[in-house]
Amino acid sequence: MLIRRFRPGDSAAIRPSEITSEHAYLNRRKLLQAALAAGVAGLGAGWMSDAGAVTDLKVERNAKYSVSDPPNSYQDITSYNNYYEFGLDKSDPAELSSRFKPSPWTVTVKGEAENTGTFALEDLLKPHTIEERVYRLRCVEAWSMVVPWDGVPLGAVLKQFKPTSKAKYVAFKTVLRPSEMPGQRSGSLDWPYIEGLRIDEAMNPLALLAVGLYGKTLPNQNGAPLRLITPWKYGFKGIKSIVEIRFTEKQPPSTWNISAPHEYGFYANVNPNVDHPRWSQARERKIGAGVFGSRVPTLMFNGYEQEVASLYKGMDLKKYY
Ligand SMILES: Nc1nc2c(c(=O)[nH]1)N[C@H]1C(S)=C(S)[C@@H](COP(=O)(O)O)O[C@H]1N2
Ligand SMILES: [Mo]
Repeated sequence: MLIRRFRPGDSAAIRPSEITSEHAYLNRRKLLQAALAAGVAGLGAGWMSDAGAVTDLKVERNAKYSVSDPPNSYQDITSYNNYYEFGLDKSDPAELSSRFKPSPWTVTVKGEAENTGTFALEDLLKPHTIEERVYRLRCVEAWSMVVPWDGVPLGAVLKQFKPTSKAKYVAFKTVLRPSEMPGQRSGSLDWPYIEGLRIDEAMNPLALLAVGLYGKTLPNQNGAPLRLITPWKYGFKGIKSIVEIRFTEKQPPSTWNISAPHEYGFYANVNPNVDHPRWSQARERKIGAGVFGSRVPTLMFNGYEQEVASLYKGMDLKKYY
């Protein structure tokens, strides 16, 4: 359906069950697993199989970069997803990503940097503490969640590659694996998914390379094993399953901007004053707040104005949307 390819995300109805706690969710999974082990068929194996592959992480909560809003449940965060490589519906990524293999994983670093090459993910992470940061996530479709992400500051990882003075931007690429990603066998977007940041945005302490959530490695539907989080920008900037990082002198292209340039700009900062051409961005619906949702005003830069406003001083944010 044509109209759907122009929405980074989409507006499928919320499920009425969005208040299940992580604990209840995991217990339910255990019961289902036990039932399956006992040979009981037809209990939704697809729904539960990939999140079952997660393992515990050693994390340290970073209170300085955490909001006090109560986080969404593990179930909300892992069952209401946008990941077009696995389909367009919110439930598709959880249901259709179980065959995806996030390990072993390497990241190839290219372009304007001294230390380029292909690196094992573990080696990139080794020098860092994995921080847990509770961030707001605001989708351009006007819904939001609060997520305890686990990851390392993007800037600290980028510095390992020693970017040169020509590195004005950094570009990211998602893995291309049509055999494991059914959405990539369709033309819903140009594959692989690509994104980019200006280098000073990438170095901002809020930018996080996430490897987990709720103290566990990322489930496939959330972008295992490595994805970007820029909480002051719309969710679509948070590219998943990253395999390539490239430092560039010129502004790199990005998937949603290629798909619909008048609707999705390079910056994609959360801005209640700049409406999407087809809907308002002034308010957002909080996922998990019940069937009718709770609509609250959207904040400039998703509430992270103090941390990031200086990056855009002097820029006309209606032009650079
Ligand atoms: N590779 C890739 N990354 C992606 C997307 C996608 O379709 N493909 N969707 C984006 C959108 S629109 C959103 S809102 C967030 C959702 O992240 P979540 O599913 O972990 O909440 O992922 C972003 N990253
Ligand atoms: Mo989104």
